Amino acid sequence: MINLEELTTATKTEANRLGFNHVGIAPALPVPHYHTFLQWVEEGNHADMGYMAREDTLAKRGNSSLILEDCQRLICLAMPYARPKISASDCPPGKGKISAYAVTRDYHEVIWDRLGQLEDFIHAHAGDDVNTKSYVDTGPILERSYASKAGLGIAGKNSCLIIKGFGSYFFLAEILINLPLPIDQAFKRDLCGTCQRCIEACPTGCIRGDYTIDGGNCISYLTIENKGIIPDHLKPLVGNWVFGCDVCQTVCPHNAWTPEQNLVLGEPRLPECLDLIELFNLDEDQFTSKFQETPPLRAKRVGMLRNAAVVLGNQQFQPALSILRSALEIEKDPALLDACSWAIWQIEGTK
Ligand code: B12
Ligand code: SF4
Ligand code: SF4
Repeated sequence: MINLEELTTATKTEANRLGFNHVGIAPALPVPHYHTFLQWVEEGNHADMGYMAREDTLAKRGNSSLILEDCQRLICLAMPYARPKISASDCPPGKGKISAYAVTRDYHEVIWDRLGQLEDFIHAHAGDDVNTKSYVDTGPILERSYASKAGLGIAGKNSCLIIKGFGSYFFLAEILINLPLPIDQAFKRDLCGTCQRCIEACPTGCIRGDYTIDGGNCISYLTIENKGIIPDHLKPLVGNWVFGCDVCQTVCPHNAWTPEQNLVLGEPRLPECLDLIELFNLDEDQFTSKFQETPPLRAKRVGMLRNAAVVLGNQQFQPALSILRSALEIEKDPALLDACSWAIWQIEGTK
């Protein structure tokens, strides 16, 4: 007979050892904000992220037992990453800003590995009859809401989960389990109050004020998830961001100071300010080798070049004209071609 209290304590200690600095247990009940999420999708805030609106994933986000039979608990985990050292406006002309989470090794792979180790630990102590399933980011789970139910923290107006005293520079992950582990108290305190800093600072004005954002207008979406043309009215608002965006977290007072933490993602592999002309000079193989195992690989070469062209256009960076013109001759992707010709117009208009 397993002692669930002991198993929970041991699992939390092991999770901490593996780099998950915050751990909590939530019941596998639908989260209260499930309906907020459904409405968010209904209104089209997921833009072209079709996986968010698929019938099967919609149902799973409301019912974890559709993912793991007889799921009883979610072990919610948070792993910190290093805060940005510079802001986007500090990137000099010709360079573009990469968001803080993306300069190290891709967190999905590192966290998958750690989740696997934690699952092995659970099975070693609870037996192989216990069923578990783990996710980081890509699963049909409302990760922020469950983390809040597990007592880790609460969503701010920028919709990011804030852990009191530690800020929001965290990745979330969870292990679903069919055991009735003792649950933690939900975090209920609002951490925003009358603050509106993120709403005022968001370059595209996509923070709606109801603890959700308009996904299709978020720079993170435009530069990472979006595979098509960046609309003309949004291109100037992308500013210097070549991959992702941290503005709503940088201005948040909860991130003003965070304690030293154990960071398992390792040293940065990429500079925070990426040389954009150099980027244009990489062929597919060189691109893959430069961004190997880092998040920008997900945006692929054409996606990163599209973003780079928009940034160069925003900077009206004259030395980029020839590389942008030759990209127009060689490249084929419509969104990249659109961004290059837009950028040329921005630059030539300043002559
Ligand atoms: C789709 C997605 C995106 C989309 C849409 C983001 C969004 N805010 O909806 C885009 C591409 C824009 C995006 C961007 C980013 N993302 Co993202 N993304 C996701 C994903 C896959 C789903 C999020 C989702 O369901 N959105 C729908 C909305 C409605 O749900 P929600 O954001 O979770 O909001 C909940 C709360 O706001 C709460 N809520 C609702 N009303 C209220 C009211 C009150 C009072 C309260 C307290 C709460 C509350 O309920 C909502 C529904 O559960 C999650 C992983 C996952 N499976 O959950 C990662 C995730 C949210 N992303 C993450 C990260 C790191 C980012 C970026 C910081 C990356 C970057 N630097 O560029 C930005 C941040 C942008 C932002 N301000 O949210 C982390 C967030 C960690 C954290 N501390 O919160 C996650 C959890 C991935 C992970 N496993 O670590 N992302
Ligand atoms: S990530 Fe940037 S664009 Fe997206 S909500 Fe935050 S500040 Fe706005
Ligand atoms: S900046 Fe202010 S309003 Fe926005 S999430 Fe942080 S505390 Fe909340």
